[in-house]
Amino acid sequence: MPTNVSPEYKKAEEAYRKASEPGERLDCLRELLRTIPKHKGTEHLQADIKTRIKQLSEELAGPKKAGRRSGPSHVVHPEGAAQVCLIGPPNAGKSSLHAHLTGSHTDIGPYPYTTHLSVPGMLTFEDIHIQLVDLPPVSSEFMEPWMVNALQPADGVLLVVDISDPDCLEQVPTILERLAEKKVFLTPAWPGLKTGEAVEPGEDDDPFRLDLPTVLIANKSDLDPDPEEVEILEDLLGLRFPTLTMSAKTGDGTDELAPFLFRALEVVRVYTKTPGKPADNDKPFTVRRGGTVHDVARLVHKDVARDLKFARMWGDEVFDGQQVGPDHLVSDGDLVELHL
Ligand SMILES: Nc1nc2c(ncn2[C@@H]2O[C@H](COP(=O)(O)OP(=O)(O)OP(=O)(O)O)[C@@H](O)[C@H]2O)c(=O)[nH]1
Ligand SMILES: [Mg+2]
Repeated sequence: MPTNVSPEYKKAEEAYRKASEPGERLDCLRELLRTIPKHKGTEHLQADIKTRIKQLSEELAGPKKAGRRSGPSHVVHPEGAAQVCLIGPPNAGKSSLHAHLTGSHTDIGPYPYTTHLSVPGMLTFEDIHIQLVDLPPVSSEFMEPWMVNALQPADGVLLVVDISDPDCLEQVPTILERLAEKKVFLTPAWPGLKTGEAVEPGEDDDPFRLDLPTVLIANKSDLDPDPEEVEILEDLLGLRFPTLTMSAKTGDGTDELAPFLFRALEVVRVYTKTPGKPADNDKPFTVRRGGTVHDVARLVHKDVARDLKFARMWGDEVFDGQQVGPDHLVSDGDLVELHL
C-alpha cells in the first residue's frame, strides 16, 4: 500500500476489492487513479492502475462497438450464484468437462490449444445455477494476455489436470507461477471448508492481489492413472487443494462437483413472497453466508432495497413470520416477505 494515502483512496480500494461486476470495477479503478497520492513512491502503482483501466475499457467496449474490435469480449459477465473458472494445462479436458457439466458446445479437440475464448455455461445444483467459464490453457510456452482480466470476477477455480499424464507434475507448478507473476494466487482455502489450509496472510496490501479458492480436478480417471499421482503433486506443490477425481469421458465423479461448490462457496438460497400472496418457491435469490435481508432486497430491485422497512421471515433460525430488520442475516432455505 502506498504511504500517506487519503481516506478517499482507502475507500476506493475497499470498493474495488468488493466489486465483481466489470463496469463497477472500472469505475473503482478510475476512482483509485483519481485519489492515489501522486508522488514518486506510487509511480509503479499508478502505471498499474492505468494499464488495468485501459485493458478493462477495451474489454468492455468489445461487444458494444461491434465492427470496431475484431474479437469478442473475454470477460464473462457473472450470472447465477457464483462464477467459477476452469484453468489448466493444454489438453487436460477442461472443455470436455465444461460441455459435460453445462451442456455447452465449447470446442473440444484431441490436440492442445483448442480453446481460444472464454465460454460461459451453467452448472445446475438443485434449484440454482453456478456459472462455469471455460478458458484457454496455460502453459510454460503461452498464456493469453487477457487471462488475468477474465479471472477477476471469479469466485473460484477448477484447476483441471490430466491425472494420467505424468507431465502434470511440471505443468501445475508452472501454471501457479505464471498466474502469481500476474498477482493471481490459487489457494486451497474455501469459505465453507473448515479443513482447508489457512489463507496466507496477505503480506502486502496490494489491491490487485487476487486470491482464488481452488479445487484440483483430477480428470481422465478412466485412463487408469497412478493412484499416488495426486499425493505426489500435492507434496511437490506443498499445497493441499481439495481434490475431486472424475472423468469427462465416462462422467464418473462429475456429480460431486455441484454439491462441492455449493458447500464450499457457502451459497445461501432465499425465497421471496409478496405480502398476501403465496411464496415464490421455485426461483430463489442467492447470496453468500453473511448476507442480509437487505442484500436479498437489492437482488429483487434497487428501489426495493432503498425503501425496505422490515421483513417477515420463515426458516430454521426464526419463528414463523418473525419480523426482522434489513440487517438480519439470512440462511439457506429462508422465506422472506419484504415490506416497504
Ligand atoms: N479418456 C479421456 N479422455 C478425455 C477426458 N477428458 C477429455 N478427454 C480428451 O482429451 C482431449 C482434450 O480435451 P479438451 O476438452 O479439448 O481439453 P482442454 O483442456 O479443453 O484443451 P485446450 O482447450 O487445448 O486447453 C480430447 O481428445 C478429449 O476427448 C477424459 O476424462 N478421459
Ligand atoms: Mg479447451
